[in-house]
Amino acid sequence: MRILVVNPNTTAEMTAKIELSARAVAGPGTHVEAVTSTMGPASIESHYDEALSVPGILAAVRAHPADGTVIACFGDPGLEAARELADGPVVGIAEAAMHAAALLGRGFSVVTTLDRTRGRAWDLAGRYVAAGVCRGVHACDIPVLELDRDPTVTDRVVAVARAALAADSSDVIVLGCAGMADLPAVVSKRVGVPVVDGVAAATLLVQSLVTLGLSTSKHGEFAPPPPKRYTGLIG
Ligand code: 5HY
Repeated sequence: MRILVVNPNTTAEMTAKIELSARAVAGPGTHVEAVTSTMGPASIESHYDEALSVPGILAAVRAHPADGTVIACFGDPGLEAARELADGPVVGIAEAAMHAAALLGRGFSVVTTLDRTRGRAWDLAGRYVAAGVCRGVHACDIPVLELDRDPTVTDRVVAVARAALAADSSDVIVLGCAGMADLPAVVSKRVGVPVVDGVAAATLLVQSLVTLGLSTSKHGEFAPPPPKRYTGLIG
């Protein structure tokens, strides 16, 4: 099977990290194609960034037919629109991480990048898991593109995760950015609880759905969009 992993921002270094995480868990018969969006923001840290990332995601889904698709940004931008376009299942990394975390303990805390992205994480938690399962969303105040450059990142994420577990009485950590895909093992070792990376979780979830022969229902709202004239960016 072929799994498309879309990095909705335009930073190729981040796609390389995302690709490593996806390939590390993909089965022997699974080919992972990781692509960087060709249009939009260098990183996604606001509603504006998220809105402008969607045309690039949809262009990637159109340009790279696959058996299944992963949207590798913690805001799960363009998820529903991509489900209308793609033939196979489409899973967002926040969606996958939160569902996986809900299976692993009484309640999870999300550790994300900037404080301003916490609202979006709460919105998604409200959609994906039962009330009370997401116990808190905490920011490290590290810009997305600094995750690769700042040598204190691991210590900061560990410190925020520890504080979150205590403040939220939670027992699982969800990493709130695709740029943290290389951190679950080291953070889990240091804080002593399961730590979920959404890129790996989403890749395995898509692989499982494709293996089961399951895909997005085209019976109702996720049927292909009605044909019409589009002006500008993408049709
Ligand atoms: C992400 N931004 O996963 C989100 C994380 C965030 O460019 N890739 C990004 O901070 O919302």
